[in-house]
Amino acid sequence: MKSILEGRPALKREVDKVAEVAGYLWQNGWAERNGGNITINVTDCIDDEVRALPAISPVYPIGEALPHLKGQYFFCKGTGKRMRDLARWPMENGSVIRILDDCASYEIIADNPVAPTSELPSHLAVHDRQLELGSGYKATVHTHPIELVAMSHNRDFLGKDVLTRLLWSMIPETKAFCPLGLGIVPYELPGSNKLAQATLHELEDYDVVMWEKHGVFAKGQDVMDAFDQIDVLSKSAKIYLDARCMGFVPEGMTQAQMQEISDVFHLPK
Ligand code: 2HA
Ligand code: ZN
Repeated sequence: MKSILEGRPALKREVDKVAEVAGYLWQNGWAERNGGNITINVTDCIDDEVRALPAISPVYPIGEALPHLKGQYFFCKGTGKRMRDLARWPMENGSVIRILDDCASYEIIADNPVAPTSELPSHLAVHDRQLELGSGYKATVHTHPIELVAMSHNRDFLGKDVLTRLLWSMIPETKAFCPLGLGIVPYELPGSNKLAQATLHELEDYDVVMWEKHGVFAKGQDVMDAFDQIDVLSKSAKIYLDARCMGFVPEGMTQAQMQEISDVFHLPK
């Protein structure tokens, strides 16, 4: 069977980036079994021939109407699929979907009828909002970074921007490369519309949010950008943890040192 990626280098490049990031998530220990999901908006890579492709699945409801998604195309990790398998065989463990004109349902068009991620409501709601804003953000990533999730089990860290300031203060790069910090989404059932709504709300102010006692959810210009922001936050969490394991509370950079980073890098906060 001919893959939709054949003869479409732009689409293949984006799917290859997803596979690369899926491998990083697995290697980091952030993607046990089928944990985590990735969705990218590939509409820019879609030509008339793809637009004319018939569906290879029934029509599925999204669960809500997302008015900016009409005619948009996404590559999504499949539900129940493993990140480590997505890394090696992206088109067997993910699929390209088309959003139908009612903006409330979708169908799979390639390469295999792999049903998309269980967190599709969160992912598509965020993509819908990015289109509304014209942000140019094309990727959403959800994963289970060990140290960050561990920190979400401490209520003291869950106040607004408590964790943001702590993580920024561990190493200068974190504020420079995750300049909006880490939002907090209180615990909600995985895959639920309540989780999607809370995520959407928190992502108004942040690029990365913590799903309490579960994982993180990031938006980015592309999948690498979303991964990088999670990666720098996770690095800071590891430094904090290592210091605590060595028996001391890390001093952290001072307010003045963090302000200097903001001034030099022209950061918003
Ligand atoms: O897709 O991580 O939150 C598996 C998950 C659900
Ligand atoms: Zn999860």
